[in-house]
Amino acid sequence: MKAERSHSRLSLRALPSLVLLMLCCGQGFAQVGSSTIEVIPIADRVPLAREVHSQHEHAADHNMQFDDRGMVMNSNSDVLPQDCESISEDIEFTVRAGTDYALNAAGRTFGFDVHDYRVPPCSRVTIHFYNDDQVRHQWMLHGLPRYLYPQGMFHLEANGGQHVMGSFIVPSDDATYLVHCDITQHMEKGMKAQLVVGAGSGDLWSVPGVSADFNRPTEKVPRGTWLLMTAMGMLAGAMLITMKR
Ligand SMILES: [Cu+2]
Repeated sequence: MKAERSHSRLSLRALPSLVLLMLCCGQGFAQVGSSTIEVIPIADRVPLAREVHSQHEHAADHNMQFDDRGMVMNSNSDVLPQDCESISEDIEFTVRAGTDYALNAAGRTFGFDVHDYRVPPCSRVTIHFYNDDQVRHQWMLHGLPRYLYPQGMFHLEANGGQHVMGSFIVPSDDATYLVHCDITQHMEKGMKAQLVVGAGSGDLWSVPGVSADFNRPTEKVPRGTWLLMTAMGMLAGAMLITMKR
């Protein structure tokens, strides 16, 4: 009987610490996903051409064109984002993709000839995308307004040796957008870039020629981590004190 009673006393005393720990854990992990890169479920990221096409087959707003050269998705050269009154400027980039443009560094196999694009707010950006390799490559931009670009995405895909082009209009706010090739391992092997609108919102990490390869832990510790560690320390202390009594 004595042993049972002391056991229940321990549980009750530790209860506030446990509640605090649970609250902290919840906050810490809820914040992990709030980085600048938007995480999109793989199933949504590259819809099957036929599926999307059949959904829009009879709709006026075809948002995907594809042929022997490749694919253009969500090209938009005339509908303004809600925060823009007019197109501020027309900007064109010719982008080449392939192994020839990989930075001469460990782990780099693929690359774009431009990894850092700078454009003014509310500009219309046209990308002429040339693939110099024999495998497919993509120039995929994430984070655009979803009311205008399904899944927030503008997407060019060129088959080997082919050229595709498309346009999009960027919103008015200073922001840095992720550009990459989503084919397995191509981004990790060097096909990552950024599009900086206005002053941007800081460089993305691991952009060849722009930023360091690794996520700096001091900048990227999820919010709530220190609170969680403090709470765990307090909990350990509380349990030690409880057990000593
Ligand atoms: Cu690629």
